[in-house]
Amino acid sequence: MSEDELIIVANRLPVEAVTGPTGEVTWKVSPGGLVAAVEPSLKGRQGVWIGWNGHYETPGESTLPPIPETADNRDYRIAEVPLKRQDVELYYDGFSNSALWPLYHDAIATPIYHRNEFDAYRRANMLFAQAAARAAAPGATVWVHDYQLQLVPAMLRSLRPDLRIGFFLHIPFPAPDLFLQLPWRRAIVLGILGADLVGFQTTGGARNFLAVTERLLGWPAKSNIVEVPGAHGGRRESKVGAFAVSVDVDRLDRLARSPETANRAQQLRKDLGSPRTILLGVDRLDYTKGIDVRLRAYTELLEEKRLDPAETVLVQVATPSRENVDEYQRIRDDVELIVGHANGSLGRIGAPAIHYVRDSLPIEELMALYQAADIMLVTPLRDGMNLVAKEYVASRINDDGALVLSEFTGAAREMPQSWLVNPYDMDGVKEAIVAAANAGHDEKRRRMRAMRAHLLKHDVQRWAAEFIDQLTTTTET
Ligand code: GDG
Repeated sequence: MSEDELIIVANRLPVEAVTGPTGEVTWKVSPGGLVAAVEPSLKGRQGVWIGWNGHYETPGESTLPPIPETADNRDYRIAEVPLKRQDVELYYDGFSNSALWPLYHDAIATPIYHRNEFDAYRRANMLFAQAAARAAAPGATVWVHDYQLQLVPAMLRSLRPDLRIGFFLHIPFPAPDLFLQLPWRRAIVLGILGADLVGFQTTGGARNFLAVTERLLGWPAKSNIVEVPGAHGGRRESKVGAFAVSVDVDRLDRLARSPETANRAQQLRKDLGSPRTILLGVDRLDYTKGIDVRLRAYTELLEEKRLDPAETVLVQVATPSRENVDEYQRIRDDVELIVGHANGSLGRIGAPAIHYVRDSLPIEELMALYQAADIMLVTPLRDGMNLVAKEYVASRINDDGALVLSEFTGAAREMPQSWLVNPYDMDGVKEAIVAAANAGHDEKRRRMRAMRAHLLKHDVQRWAAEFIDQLTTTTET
C-alpha cells in the first residue's frame, strides 16, 4: 500500500458473478455507466476497488470462486464487501433504487420511503466505509461513487481523518423542492459533505446541492466552497464542482477502426434487410431512459407513413437491470407491449418493425451496431450524463450519422449540435426523427464534426484526471 494509491469505493465491483447453464460461475465485466466510466481511471495505476460482488451471501450456500487477479489487464486489487440478501433487498433494491433513484430523476416514478430501508442503507454504508478505512494507506486518496454510498464520505472521515476523500454523483442532483421531500435529507447532505471534493455531472446539479446545503444547514458557499464544522471545534472545507463524465475515446476509436467492426456492421445491415435507414437505441431497461417514448414516436411515424417500413428499421437493445424492483418489471412490460403492437400491426414475416434485443451484448457488437446505425435515439426523461450518446459519437469515425438527444441528459449540454428533443413532447420527438432522417450529408457532417471535436478533447481520462487533481490540490495545505 502506498500514499499514491487510489481507492475506489462503489456499490458494485467492476466484475460480477454469472452462473452458466450448467451451474458454473464465471466473472464478467459489470454492465452500466459507472463501471464504464471509472474503470479507465484505474488502468495502469496502483489501487483498490472496493465494492459488492453482486452476490447475496446466504448461509449454507456454496461460496463463489475467487475473482481472477489478472483478468482484463487489471493492475488494481479488488476488495469485496459481503452483503446478506436482506441487506441488499433493503439497502439496494429498497432505499437506493426505490427511493433515491426515482427522487433524483425528478420523481418520474413515485419514490417510496421506508424507515427500515434507510436503516439498512446506513448499515451498508458503514460496511463500505469500514472496508475503505481498512484498505487505505496513511494519507491515501479515496474516491467514493454514487447515490448508493452518500453517507460513506462522513463515515470514512470519522474513521480515518487522515484521508483525502472525494465523492462523485453519477446521477442528477434534483431541484431543492424535490430533494426536500426526503425524510433523511440532512443525514444525506452531511454524509456527502464529509468529502473534500464533491462532484456532479452538471453545474445545475452542483447548484442544487449548494442551495440545499444552505437551506438545510445554513452553510452558504463562497466560490463553491462550503465551510464545514470539523472535529474539536475546527473547520474544514468541502469544495463542490461539475465534472462531466465521458468515455474512453481512444479505446472506442480503436474498436471503431478495426476491420472486424466494419465487417460486422456490414453484416448487421444485411441481416436487417439492407434498409435505407437504421435507427438504434441502447439502454439499461430503466424507466428513466425513455425507451417507450422513442418506440411510440417511431411507431406513430410508421403508422402515419412519414417513415417507410420497407426502408426503415429500428433496433432496440435493452439490457436487463434491477429486475427485483417492481417499477422495472412495469417498464419492461410497457416496452414489450409497444414492440408487440408495432410488430403485429406494422411488421411482415421476416421483417419486424422493431428488432428488440433484451440482453447484454459484448462491447464489440455494440460498436458494430453504433456503426451500422444512421440515427441514434437517446431520449431519457432525465439522465445524469448518458454515455451511450458519447459512445455513438466516438464510433462515427467518418463524421456521419445523426444523434437525436433528450434535453434532459447531462450530455445535451455538451452536444448542442445533436437533434435535441423534449421527450415529453411526442410531436417534437417525431419531428426531430424525421428531420434527422431527411438531413443532407453536409448538415450531418457539420453537426457530427462539432460533437466529435468536443468529445475528443473531453474523454474519460480527462474527467478522472481533473477530479483527482482537484481533490489532491484542494486538500493540500
Ligand atoms: C449512470 C447514469 C451516467 C448498455 N447496454 C450494454 C452495455 N451498456 C453500457 C453502455 C454504456 C453504459 O452501459 C450505460 O451508461 P449510461 O450513461 O447510458 O447509463 P447508466 O447505466 O444509467 O449510468 C448516467 C453514467 O452513470 C456514468 O456516470 O452517464 O447518467 O445514469 O457504457 O455502453 N454495454 C455492453 N453491452 C450492453 O448490452 N457491453
